[in-house]
Amino acid sequence: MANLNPTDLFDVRSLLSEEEQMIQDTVARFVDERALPLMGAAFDQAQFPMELIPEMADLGLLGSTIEGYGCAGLNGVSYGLICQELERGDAGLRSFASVQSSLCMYPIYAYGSEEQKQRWLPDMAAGKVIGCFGLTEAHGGSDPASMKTRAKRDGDDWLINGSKMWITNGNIADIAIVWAHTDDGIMGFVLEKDMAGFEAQEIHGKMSLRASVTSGLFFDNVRVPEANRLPKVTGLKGPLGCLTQARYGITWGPIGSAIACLTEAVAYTADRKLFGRPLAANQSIQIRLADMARRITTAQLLSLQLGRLKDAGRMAPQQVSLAKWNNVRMALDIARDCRDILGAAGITVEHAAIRHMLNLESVITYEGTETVHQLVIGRELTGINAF
Ligand code: TGC
Ligand code: FAD
Repeated sequence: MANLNPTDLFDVRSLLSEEEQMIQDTVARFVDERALPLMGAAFDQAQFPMELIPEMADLGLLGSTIEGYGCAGLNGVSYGLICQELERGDAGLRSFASVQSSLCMYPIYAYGSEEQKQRWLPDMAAGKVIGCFGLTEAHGGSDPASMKTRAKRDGDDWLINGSKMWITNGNIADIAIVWAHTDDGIMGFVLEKDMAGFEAQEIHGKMSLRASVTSGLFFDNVRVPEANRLPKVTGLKGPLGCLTQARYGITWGPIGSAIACLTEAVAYTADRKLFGRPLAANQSIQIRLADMARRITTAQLLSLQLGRLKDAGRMAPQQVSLAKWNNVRMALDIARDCRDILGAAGITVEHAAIRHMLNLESVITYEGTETVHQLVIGRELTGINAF
């Protein structure tokens, strides 16, 4: 019998090109050697490991799918593999890369003027300018159309008033992509951190994504020049288009979390002796581990096919919703089960399961809650909008 890879039972890796495999290996090495030694303490101390940003930039992980402007120009599958490996380290690392790449660099690239691209993208790829993305407001993130933040034209400028909540990277960001209602519909603006009236306040006391900065953003008559408005999009489809890019990467990330948890549980149950035999010798434990492998395999195939569709220009947002729903649910269930299999040892950050489990409580909420994605599929099947 062939020796199978326990975290890739269907040899999905063989479906990757040589370049994709090389990218995955490079990021995996970075995560094993540079990130993993830091992540337990980073989570414990609620600190994002800022020292990793230049290394991520040097590896081409920021804005990796963008052509030109100092970016790597990789395909969608490679971006997915980057997300998977980063999240195998910690969802906080993957969140950082997702927000910088898909939620900040992508809208500048897709909706920005040539001057805006030249001004910000090369420095963002180099990790010298950090971005955040302000869509959600405190009164209800699932329904972004109800946003209260407003931009009003004032001569050559805009005046922005309002606030955003739960914003990844908020306090470490140099620029914020802020979505606001105008008299002509929702528009996107690039706010700079030293603009008068713009303030970021870090949110403390998080039990999830502790190794990630999350903030509230406040705008009190912030004067923003017309040159900082993203000129090529109006309407909710602007921010939702960015979310499709980020959610695509998020379908891959939780595969990394789940792989980290399963790997840890397999090793732990082989070592742990109870009732005179390894824990792994019990049928119920094997069934639980087998079920994890089954669900990981399904998620790997789903994300790879989604990536191939993306690279062929045929990926639909509804497909992204189904994969985000499936893969995050898969990883959250696996992380919770692995935490239990580790017994008391599973409750500290010395093991990875509880860190991933708690992180995934955010991942299942942000970028569209599980319910939002289920209702997107429901709408697709029935033709009835239940939102
Ligand atoms: P709806 O009428 O369906 O659509 C309005 C317009 O947008 C278009 N559209 C999309 N375009 C691109 N991608 C998508 N996924 C799209 N979904 C819709 C649509 O075609 C339409 O265009 P047009 O030209 O006709 O105007 O809008 P709705 O108000 O009914 O809302 C639908 C709903 C509920 C699915 C949407 O509001 C939604 O997705 N809500 C969830 C919000 C969300 O995900 N927020 C995430 C905030 S960012 C974040 O969480 C970052 S965490 C990052 C990290 O740390 O990693
Ligand atoms: P709500 O929308 O109030 O939802 C509450 C509950 O109601 C959920 O269970 C939801 O599924 C359910 N629900 C909603 N609508 C329906 C319905 N029609 N039918 C049935 N049930 C429904 N946002 C940004 O803009 N930028 C960021 O960088 C960012 N980063 C984040 C980082 C973290 C760590 C977290 C936790 C969130 C982040 N968010 C960010 C916000 C995130 O996108 C929102 O939390 C998310 O969209 C859900 O919004 P909400 O929290 O207001 O929940």
